[in-house]
Amino acid sequence: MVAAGLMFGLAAWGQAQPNIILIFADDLGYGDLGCYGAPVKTPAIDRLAEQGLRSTDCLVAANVCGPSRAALMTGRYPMRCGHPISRHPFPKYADYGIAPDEVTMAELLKSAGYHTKMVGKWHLGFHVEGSHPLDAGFDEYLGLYSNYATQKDRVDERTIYRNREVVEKDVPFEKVTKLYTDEIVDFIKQDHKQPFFIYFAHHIAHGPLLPSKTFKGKSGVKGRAGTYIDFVQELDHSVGRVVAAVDEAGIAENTLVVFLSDNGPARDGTAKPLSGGKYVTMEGGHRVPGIFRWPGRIPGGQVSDAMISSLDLLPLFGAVAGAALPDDRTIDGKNILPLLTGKTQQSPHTYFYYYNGLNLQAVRNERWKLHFPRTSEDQPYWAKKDSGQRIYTTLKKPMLFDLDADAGEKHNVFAQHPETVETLTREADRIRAEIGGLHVVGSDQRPHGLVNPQEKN
Ligand SMILES: [Ca+2]
Repeated sequence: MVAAGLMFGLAAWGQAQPNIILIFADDLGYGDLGCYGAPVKTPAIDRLAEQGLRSTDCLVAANVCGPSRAALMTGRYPMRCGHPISRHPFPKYADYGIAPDEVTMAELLKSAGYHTKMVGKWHLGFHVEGSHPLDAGFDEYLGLYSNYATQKDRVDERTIYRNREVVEKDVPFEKVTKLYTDEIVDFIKQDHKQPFFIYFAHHIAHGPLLPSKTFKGKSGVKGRAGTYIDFVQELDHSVGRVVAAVDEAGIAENTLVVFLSDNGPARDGTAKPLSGGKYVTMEGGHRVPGIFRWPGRIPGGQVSDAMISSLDLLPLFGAVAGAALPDDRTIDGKNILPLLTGKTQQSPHTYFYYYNGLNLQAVRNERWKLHFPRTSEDQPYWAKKDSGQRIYTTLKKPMLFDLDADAGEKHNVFAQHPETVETLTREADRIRAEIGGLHVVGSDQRPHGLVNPQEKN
């Protein structure tokens, strides 16, 4: 399935292949961490940022869980890899999972000699034939495969699986983050003959907000806002334990640690100073915390404002592992190693595309972002109506924002920059013809196979 270069032992740049740990938070907003301006500190993640590179312009390819994860795994926009819609436990999605013919980062790394381990939320069709983590290149899996469901009749979403087997049913959420972290810390402590790749997909800070007893009330902030902060503190503590395990094992200089979130904040988190959040194509929906630590390779104390993306992680991991990318398909991500190591400050991307479901809603370059008109019918089911952080779900006229001066997308400068508007409009037409749109089948688009894809049922 994978056409990757086989260079066991040594990466392309002549050193041992590093371990890779990818920590993926859920619905954590751009402004939810101390190092991104939150008033409550997140000491472990803040330290990780100090020791490496913190990105202020790290974009995910979708503003909701499923398509963001499909893009992360494949380095391809959700429209291109055939997974533009988030799945639900309804019959409609029975055959909808990550396509077996996609090449995931786990498959790429496995082909280069890595042991690949996943812990946590998969959300890409666990029960769909060919879409289980073990079918997508992971040697091992442990976790709740989707969101934690509190509804009585949805026990399967409170069930811990190891590989394909049930470990424990109806597990209280209280236990989950500690169970995951223990599993990973124990794994890191083992004597490893192979380089490893760990994908740790947290449920925090996705609802329900259920911090465990150790963390409940720890922030000292009252009410639901305090519960959310407690929850984020539990995530931070878990990150601290994983990083400490790496340091104590003496493998820090041979381990790349990446931390990011899958999309912007839902009702409780914040994307400040950005606008919008989960479900929408404002920066708050797509721009997330992005942190990279690799002592000796990535200089510490860096803050980068170059536009990067979760799409870039597959090419990055391929580069550090010495695994050639598949050459039979388009990979949207770019190798950002030169940016992380300080060799360049330039983004490898000219454009970034903001799809909401099947609807292309905005295109940007480093500086300018153009939003296109849209109706509520154009929207996927998660964004039909304005409410909370769902803003501009309808738009009568296009809007242009200067993100350098106005990352909060408050001041429409459409009328002042007709040439920029023309360039970005042309680029939108080009990408729509290539990877599709609401009423357009693209020339390089894997079919998603859903009837009425923008509707939930
Ligand atoms: Ca999410």
